[in-house]
Amino acid sequence: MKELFKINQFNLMASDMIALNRSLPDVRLDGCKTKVYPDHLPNTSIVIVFHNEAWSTLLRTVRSVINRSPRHLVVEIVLVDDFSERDFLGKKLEDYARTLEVPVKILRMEERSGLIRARLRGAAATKGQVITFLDAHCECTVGWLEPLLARIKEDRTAVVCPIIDVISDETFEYMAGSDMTYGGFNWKLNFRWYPVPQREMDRRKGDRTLPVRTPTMAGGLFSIDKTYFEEIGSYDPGMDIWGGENLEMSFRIWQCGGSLEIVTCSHVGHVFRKATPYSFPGGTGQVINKNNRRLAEVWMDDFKDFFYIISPGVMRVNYGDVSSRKSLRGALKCRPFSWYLENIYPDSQIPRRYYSLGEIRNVETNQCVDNMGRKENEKVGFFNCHGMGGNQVFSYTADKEIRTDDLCLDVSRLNGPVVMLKCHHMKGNQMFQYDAERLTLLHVNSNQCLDMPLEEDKMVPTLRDCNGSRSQQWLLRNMTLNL
Ligand code: UD2
Ligand code: MN
Repeated sequence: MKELFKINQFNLMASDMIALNRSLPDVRLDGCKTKVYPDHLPNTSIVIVFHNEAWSTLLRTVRSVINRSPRHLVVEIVLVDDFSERDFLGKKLEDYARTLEVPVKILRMEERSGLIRARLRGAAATKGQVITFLDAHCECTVGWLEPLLARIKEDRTAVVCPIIDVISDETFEYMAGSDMTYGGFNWKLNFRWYPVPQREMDRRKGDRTLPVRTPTMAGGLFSIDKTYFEEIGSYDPGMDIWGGENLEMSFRIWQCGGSLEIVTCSHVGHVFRKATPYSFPGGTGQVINKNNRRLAEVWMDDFKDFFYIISPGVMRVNYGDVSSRKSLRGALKCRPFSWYLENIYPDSQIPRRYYSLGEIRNVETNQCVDNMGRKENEKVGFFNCHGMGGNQVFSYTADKEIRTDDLCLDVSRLNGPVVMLKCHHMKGNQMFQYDAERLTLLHVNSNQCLDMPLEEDKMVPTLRDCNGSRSQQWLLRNMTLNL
């Protein structure tokens, strides 16, 4: 079992022992089970790209589509082989595909191209009105397709994702995903799930069966009207192998007038892995940073600084030519990133307005506040200023919070230490008032100053009564007073 695990980074032995057409629980909300959808839904082609996928997971994906979709809604399944090296994905796959009751097209990339260009190839070959993309290790559950297509029928500019359920990489147990999380991203441009904010619950008047407007998507599983996919600029063909395309598409859809939604009545399972099983020609970091730079340069305007200041190393990565993507943005008259932050993602980790971004240096010790790679609920530390971004990047925001990515400096008692907690946007213990003349950071709730007290042998940023000493003076990088 352990040996087989290494091949695909999931328990291949378990997967191979499970039937390709296994039953799954119906994990939908009750309100979803009784919904009635229009008779004439647009039909869809299913596009699945893969590189060295295992037989059982790939074919279980295909079988689950066939078994759990109304036959007339699935025009075809397009499999795009991204230059796999495994024998069984050759003729054996073609022979098996011919036995299936839905037309299956198999396309082969001539060289390792990455999932983005493989999907472009697959999409170009589709005949359906809608394109539905799936990863090659998914399982569709009962009723997954109708709500996706019904939403596109209502609005062809809605790009829709199912709830992504979790298929355990260890046991292949099927576990329902939550309808209370949606997609976001952090300063390093990693996709992350965050709780659906109250404002979005209110907009849906508390009806959890209605689609959630999500700032970003995970990337692997979604349906999009085919002509809209083309109109809105499909994918950036300059992106390699893996990563970044999901945020690129998310920003593009929102900024250029579409919408991105999680249709909570649709559930599709996916095997989430802890490591990637395949190679990244050119190096993992190089590839992902190149893709991320392309999306940052085209879509994020000045807010790309958050990405560049936290990971200054990426500036050395060549991202190629993005001029055609920039002209696309111009031709579609897309809105600025600030509009996206204000209207689509106000609870973003990137503040729309901020006073400073970069290190926070103590005048007395000449050292910098440093999150020391610690996690939520732990104390913030300090360290020699290294100018390398990372753990020493903080932003002093217009809301007067000091945040590093999704964590805010927070003090809950007099003379207390400074800990890092999830930003709550409620001011309170997370509000600091910077005095640009005295250089002090006043914690408003306690009326004390942020200090680096020297009397203790272990120094940690701490609150003390304000006393005008140099250890209470702080220099904020890239400080601007007028927002
Ligand atoms: C997530 C997405 C994935 C993609 C990725 C960011 C989900 C469930 N998955 O990562 O679809 O958006 O984020 O890029 O949202 N593949 C190729 N050629 C390659 C590399 C991968 O064809 O060079 C295939 C791979 O076999 C799989 C699909 O692309 O079918 C996605 O790859 P993954 O499963 O490794 O990505 P995942 O789920 O970690
Ligand atoms: Mn995947």
